[in-house]
Amino acid sequence: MLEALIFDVDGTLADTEAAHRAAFNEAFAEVRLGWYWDNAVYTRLLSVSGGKERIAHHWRMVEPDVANGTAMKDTIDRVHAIKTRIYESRVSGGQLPLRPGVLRLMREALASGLRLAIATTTTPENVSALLAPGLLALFEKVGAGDTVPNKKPAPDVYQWVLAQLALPAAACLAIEDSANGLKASRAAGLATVITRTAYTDDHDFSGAIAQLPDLGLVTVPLLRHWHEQAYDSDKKT
Ligand code: XBP
Ligand code: MG
Repeated sequence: MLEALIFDVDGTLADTEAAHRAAFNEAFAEVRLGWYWDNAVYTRLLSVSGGKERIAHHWRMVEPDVANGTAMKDTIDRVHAIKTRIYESRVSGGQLPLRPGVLRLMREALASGLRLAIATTTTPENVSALLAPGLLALFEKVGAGDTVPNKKPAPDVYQWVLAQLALPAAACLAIEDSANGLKASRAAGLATVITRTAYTDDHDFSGAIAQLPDLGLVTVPLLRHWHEQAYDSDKKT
């Protein structure tokens, strides 16, 4: 039986990646790194989950001879902290709305006795900046950023949330927006609903129980139906 919904954040609760991209570029300008990630570059870089990991990946691509020592790691940590500060200022206080259907579905889920949780790659500070305190409080557990050693597409953050909820994957549904997110949730054994974004429209979502433009038409009875279908078919395999 379905007992909990586990939401991804970036691209799922809200369409945040444009704000992330702008914050990265402002941070690069502030430290005079001379980098600028346009939409096409950033869309490709989103295949690397985690802002710090994304910066390191780009750095190795553009300056492969740069030593990967502590100097690079310290600079990345410093740049990412600046980026996070800038991102928080861009999304705090409700500046960025939730995606269509998200708040209604959250309220409907809670009213029907489902539990809510978050499993995200972004930092806990970014989650707190994006969601007003009253909204954040609706999520029983928040798995975010460096809470786990391996970011998506590794299943770690979903496994952490399941342990915190003390629920098996079969009692939950994940809601995601990206191929990395789907890989992570599926590796944790979770049936997964996908809501695409402009950044993830061309991703391979094989293995999702549904692929949607957004949650605008999704109801709790429909999620229960999809969950039952997925769980019954898993039991048969
Ligand atoms: C998406 C990510 C994050 C954001 C940037 O997270 O991969 O890295 O792009 O945020 P989600 P940080 O799992 O919510 O889709 O710079 O804080 O990593
Ligand atoms: Mg996402």
